Amino acid sequence: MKEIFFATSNYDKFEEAKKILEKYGINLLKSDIEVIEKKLPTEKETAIDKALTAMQRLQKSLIAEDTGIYFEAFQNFPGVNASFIFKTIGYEGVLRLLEGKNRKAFFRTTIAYYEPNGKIVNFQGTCNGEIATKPSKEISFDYDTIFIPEGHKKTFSELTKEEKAKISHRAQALEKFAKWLTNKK
Ligand code: ITT
Repeated sequence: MKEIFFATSNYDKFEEAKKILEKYGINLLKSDIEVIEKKLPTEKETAIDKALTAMQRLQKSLIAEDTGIYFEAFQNFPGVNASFIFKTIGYEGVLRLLEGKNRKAFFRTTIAYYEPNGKIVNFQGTCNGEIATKPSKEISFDYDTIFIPEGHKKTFSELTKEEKAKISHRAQALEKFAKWLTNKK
């Protein structure tokens, strides 16, 4: 089984990614290297920067990822600052912000892959949906408690992990990466 490190501080991301990549015979290992995130304008630039920084210290095949969430009611918000906004106002604050506003939203993920002496490559995934008017009873990974993916009536928190893994931004980016890696060999 091919071993690849995931340079992330986020355990929810790691668990989701590990399950998805297992199907492709990839054993994902969590790297404990702390990568300080730079303020860059897009997920793509941020994910690439995280991978480059992690490689300098780890020197092993690795992925890094960055995810943004975008509310149609605002311009580029929270965008790449998804983590900061959630930590500061939580889903209660997000629900207050969106009261009476357009509730459409989407997640966007970039996965950057880098192997020693290789070229850095990246893959994108998006998931459209809307922000619920109240939090779901099931509370899980950050925005999942209030994000209803398109074509569904429940939030990501209320869907099973398998259901989320079929449609999520992260799953789409990881599937593209895994297929690319499989064909490369
Ligand atoms: P690393 O940079 O260490 O990987 P992070 O949590 O800081 O971890 P990001 O900068 O990419 O990651 O922040 C994205 C934030 O978006 C994350 O902290 C969550 O609040 C949110 N997020 C990302 N993916 C999500 C998902 O699938 N469901 C719910 N919220 C998600």
